[in-house]
Amino acid sequence: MSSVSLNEKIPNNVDLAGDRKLQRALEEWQPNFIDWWMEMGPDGFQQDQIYLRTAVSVEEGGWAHFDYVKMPDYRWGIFLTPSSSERTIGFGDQIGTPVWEQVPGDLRKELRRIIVTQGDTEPASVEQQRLLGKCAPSLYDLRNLFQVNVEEGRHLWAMVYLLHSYFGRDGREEAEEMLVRRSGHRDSPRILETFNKPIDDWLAFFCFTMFTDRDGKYQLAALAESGFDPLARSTQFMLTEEAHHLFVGETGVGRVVERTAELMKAAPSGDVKAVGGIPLDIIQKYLNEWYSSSLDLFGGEDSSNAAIYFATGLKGRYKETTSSKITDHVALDGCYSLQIPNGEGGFTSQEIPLRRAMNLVLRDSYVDDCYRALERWNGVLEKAGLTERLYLASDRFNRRMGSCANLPIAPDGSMMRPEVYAGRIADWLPTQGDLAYVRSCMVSVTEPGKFAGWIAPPRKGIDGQPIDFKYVQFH
Ligand code: BYC
Ligand code: FE
Ligand code: FE
Repeated sequence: MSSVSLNEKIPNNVDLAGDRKLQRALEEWQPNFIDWWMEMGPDGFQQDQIYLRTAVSVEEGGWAHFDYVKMPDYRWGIFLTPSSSERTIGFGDQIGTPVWEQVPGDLRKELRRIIVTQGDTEPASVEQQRLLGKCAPSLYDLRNLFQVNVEEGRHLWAMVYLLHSYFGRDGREEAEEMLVRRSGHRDSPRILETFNKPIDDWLAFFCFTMFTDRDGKYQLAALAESGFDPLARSTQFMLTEEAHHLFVGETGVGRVVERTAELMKAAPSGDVKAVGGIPLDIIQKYLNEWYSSSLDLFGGEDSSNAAIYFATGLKGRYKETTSSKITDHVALDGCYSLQIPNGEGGFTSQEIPLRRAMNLVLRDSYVDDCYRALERWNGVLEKAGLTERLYLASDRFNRRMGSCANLPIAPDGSMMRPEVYAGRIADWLPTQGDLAYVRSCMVSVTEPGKFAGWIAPPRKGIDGQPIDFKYVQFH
C-alpha cells in the first residue's frame, strides 16, 4: 500500500509523485475544477470559514480531520481503500480469477460509461444545491450542506483520477466534459434525469440526500464489488463519506416531521401553515416526488446492460461478497418474477433471467433501506400521539424508466384512467402552490443554536461540538 501524501498539490495515497505524466495532467485539470467550483459551487460563501471534515487518510476511525476552512481551500484529494493483494473477482463468468489492475480491452467501453455516469452525478448535485446556503435554517444545516458539497467535489476527483489514469486521451476528454455539462441545461444537461431537477428549498434538499444520495450508496456498493480493482477501491472509500450525506437526509426529513407534529398539536384547529410549519401532506408529496425519481436511477427492471455488467464482473449486487444471504455468485440459473403492465389496465407476472434483473435486485436492497427510514419518521408521529402516517409510494408510481414509465398509476400501484389520474396528480406530487409555500418558509437563520420555525433542532452537534457551536464564521 502506498502511503498518504498530504502536502502535495493534490493530496493522495496513490503515489501520484511516482507518475509525473499523470500528476501533470491532473494538476492541469485542477485549476479548471476550481474555476468550476467558483462558478457553480455554493453561491455567496466562498470567503467564509466553515467547520469541515477533510479526508486525510484511509484508516478506519482516523480518516477525517475537522477544522475551519474556506471552501476554495478545501484539500480535495485522491484516496483509495488499500488493496489486498489476493483479491479475486467475486461474481459472474470470471469468478475466482485475479482482479484487474488495468482496464481489459474488451470492457473498456462499458467501464468508461459506468465511471462517466457515476462521475457526472457528483458535480451535478453541487450545481443543484448551489443557492441553498442563502436560506439555510441554521448554521448547523449550512455547514452540513457545504460538507456534502465539498465531498461530492471529492467524489468527482475520484472518478476523474480513474479516467486520467486508465483511459488515456478519451479519459482526459471525459474529465473535461464533467466540468462542461450543467444540471438542468437545455443543450448540455447532466446525464441522469434526477440530476437535472431543481432543488430550490431545504425540504427538497433533505429528500434528495435521503433518496438520491442513497441511490449513490447502493450504486457505489455495487461498484465496490467490481473486478476492476481501482474502481472497487475508489468507490469503497467514497462510501465512508457517503454515510454522512445519508444521515443529513434521513434526519433532515425526520426533523421536519418532528416539528410538523409539534405544530399540528399546538396550532388551533391543527392548521400547520398558520404557524409557519410544513403540513404533512406537502411532506408526503415531496417524498413521492424524490422517491419515484430516485427509483428511476436504477435503470430498467429488465436490462441487458445490467446482465452484461454482472456477467463480466464489472458491477455486483449489494454486499455481493460479504453477505451470507448471497450464495450463488454466478446467477445463471435463477429467475426473477416481476409484475408488468398488461396493456389492459392490469398487471401480469413475468419471469426474467436473474442476471437481467440485477438493476431490480439492487433496487430491492435500496427499497428495504427506505422503508427502514420511513418507519423511523412514522415513529416520530406515533410518539407525538398522532394517528397520521407517511407512506412510500408504489414503485410503479410516477416513473420515467422501466416497465411502468409514463403510465397513469396511483401511489397505491393501481392503474387509472388517464383523465382520472390527471385530476388526482395535485394530491400526490407538489403543486406550484406547494413549492411556493415551502419556499416562503425558507428564511436564513445564522445565529448559533437557533433554527427556522419549520424544523426541529438535531439531537446533537457535529464532531462532538454543541448544537450552538459556530459552525460557520462569516468573513
Ligand atoms: N436517466 O439498461 P437500462 C450518486 C438509460 S447516484 C436517464 O435499463 P442500465 C450521487 C441507460 O443509460 C449514483 N437515462 O439501464 C447521488 C440506457 O441507455 P442506452 C450514480 C437512463 O444501463 C447524489 C437506457 O436508459 N451512479 O452517486 O442498466 C449526489 C436503458 O437502461 C436512466 C450510477 O448510476 C436515468 N435515470 O442502468 C451525488 C452508477 N436510467 O444504453 C452523487 C453507474 C437508465 O439505451 N451507472 N438510463 O443508451 C449505471 O450503473 C447504469 O448506467 C444505471 C442505468 C444504473 C444508471
Ligand atoms: Fe457522491
Ligand atoms: Fe453523496
